[in-house]
Amino acid sequence: MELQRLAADAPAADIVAAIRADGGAIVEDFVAGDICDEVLADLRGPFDAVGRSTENDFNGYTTLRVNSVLDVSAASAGIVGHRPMMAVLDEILLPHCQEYLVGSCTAIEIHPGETDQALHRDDTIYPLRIPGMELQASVMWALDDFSTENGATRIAPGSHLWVDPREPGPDDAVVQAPMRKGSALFYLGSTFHGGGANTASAPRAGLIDTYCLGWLRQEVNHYLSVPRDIAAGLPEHVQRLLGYGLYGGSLGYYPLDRGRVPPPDMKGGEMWEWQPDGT
Ligand SMILES: O=C(O)CCC(=O)C(=O)O
Repeated sequence: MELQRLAADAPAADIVAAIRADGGAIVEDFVAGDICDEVLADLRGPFDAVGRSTENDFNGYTTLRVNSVLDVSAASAGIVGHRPMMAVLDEILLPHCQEYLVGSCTAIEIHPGETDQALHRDDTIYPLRIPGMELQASVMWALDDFSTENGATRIAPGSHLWVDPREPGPDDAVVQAPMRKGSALFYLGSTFHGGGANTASAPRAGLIDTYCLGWLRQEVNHYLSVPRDIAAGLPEHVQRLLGYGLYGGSLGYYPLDRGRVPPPDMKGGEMWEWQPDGT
């Protein structure tokens, strides 16, 4: 089998139906290729400078990673907060929370020679499973063309329905998600997946953004990893995705919180004087 592929203008409900059926689905050409080129150009320096710092048996030894993409690429905000993508996430996550958050934004460049990553579920960072409730969902964006040879993401279709402690075995189907630059692979937090081996001669770069229910702790501490002056310049809905907002009237409470990023020069303990003109 193959994962279902939908056009960028497909109704969100159709995309969600495909994701719920198989655990993952591809939306083709969801952003323009030049946005991907811009993000990848922003990532080049960070990939080369720090990309190997997360090498281990799970992440691989021929794969570069950058963990705080909003910090280094302003253009990536258009992907992290992509509105049509959020319309899909709304249907998956909003039945279980008032708003959801970005768990992590990780750029991954798999280089030739890398082997298959172990299949895993992203939501095992949370020690609970509630039938019918996805704790998080992930979106892998192809920053360049993904092929079966260069390491397109692998998915175990239907694995979001498996009951613990079932793990993928030799008889379970695993499919790859080749897709053009600008396409997006959605998969659920409960879906077993992993990066593919790169047997080609060039690397493959992607950006994985995970989104968790708003009452869960985010995987990455964005308040520390995205400097405040950068956070202050992001679109408001991306600020809220990062966690600059009050959830349900009490979670994430901050004195004088107005749901906006405090000024960059504000020190801990200082009072933030809110001005009606928003300055
Ligand atoms: O690179 C990929 O295609 C998937 C990587 C992944 O799932 C991970 O590192 O957690």
